[in-house]
Amino acid sequence: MFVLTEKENIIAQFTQDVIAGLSMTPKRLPSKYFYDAKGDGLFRDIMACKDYYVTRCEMEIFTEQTEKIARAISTGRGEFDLIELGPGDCSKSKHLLQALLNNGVRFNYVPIDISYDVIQGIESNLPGDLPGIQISSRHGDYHQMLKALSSGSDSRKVILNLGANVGNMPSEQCYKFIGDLRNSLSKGDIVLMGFDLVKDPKIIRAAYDDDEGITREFNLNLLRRMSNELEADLDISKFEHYCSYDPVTGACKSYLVAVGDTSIDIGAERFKLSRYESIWTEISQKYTLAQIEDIALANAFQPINLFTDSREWFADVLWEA
Ligand code: AVJ
Repeated sequence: MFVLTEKENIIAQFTQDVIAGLSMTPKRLPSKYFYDAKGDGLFRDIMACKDYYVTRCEMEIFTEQTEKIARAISTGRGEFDLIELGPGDCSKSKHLLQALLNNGVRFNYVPIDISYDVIQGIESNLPGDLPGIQISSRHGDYHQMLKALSSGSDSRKVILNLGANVGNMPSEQCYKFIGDLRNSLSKGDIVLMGFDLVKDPKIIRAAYDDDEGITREFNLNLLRRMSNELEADLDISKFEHYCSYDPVTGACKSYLVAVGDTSIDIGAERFKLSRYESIWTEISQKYTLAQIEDIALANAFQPINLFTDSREWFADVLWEA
């Protein structure tokens, strides 16, 4: 009963966000709605595809520097809540969790995700993979997450936000998010945050427009979700995936571009698109190490450690509140 009510709320919010985004000029839709069961599966395929380097870079960090990271977050710390924002299938954090368990560190793992699928997957698989782990999962989006954090227990907190998830916010919004995150923490709490770094623009573009067309499907899935869940009347074949990368700003953006005049009907609302009109669906912001440090300092975090892969394509930074 509770689940049903929450699901209805999610649909109401989804409808409201879609209508608000399509009413804007230029049109946009929030990337957080990529992730239904099908979207989660497509994202897993993206992570495994040859053009998407992001996951492999961060995986290198988590497999090659596991002990270093485990020590950095647990040394001198009593029992803590290890709160992971957007854990996905835990394929990266699992290495860290295993190391912490091996070292006898006492912690409570709190995965928080926007996707039911993800939370259910963790609840059913993690205890088998990591015997002895204590899990208290939550379902919600970043803003609910922050509220839950500050009103939650007064135990010490270690926040994990991997996978360049913050890249999905424009940088002003990222600053604000990091500021809100800082305000929900107490002095001495720490954050391990993943950022994708600036690199050869061609490599970045290819990662968001892969040869196998998985990212294309992923982007189009947003429209499929609208037609399935919101009963939106639309013609998916009238849209194409397009991605751009601006090396000046570090913004990698995805769009759905109308290949002909078309419209999207939701309830009584009709949104018209003319040929070549776009809907901006996602940003994947890339940063320099200097910009990342600036984000930390501007929000009263002290940078204490930096972990990068061998090519310096990706960074996991450790900050203390
Ligand atoms: C899950 C936000 C890290 O932006 O790189 C991958 C999502 N979108 N390909 C990213 C994504 C298209 C991904 N993050």
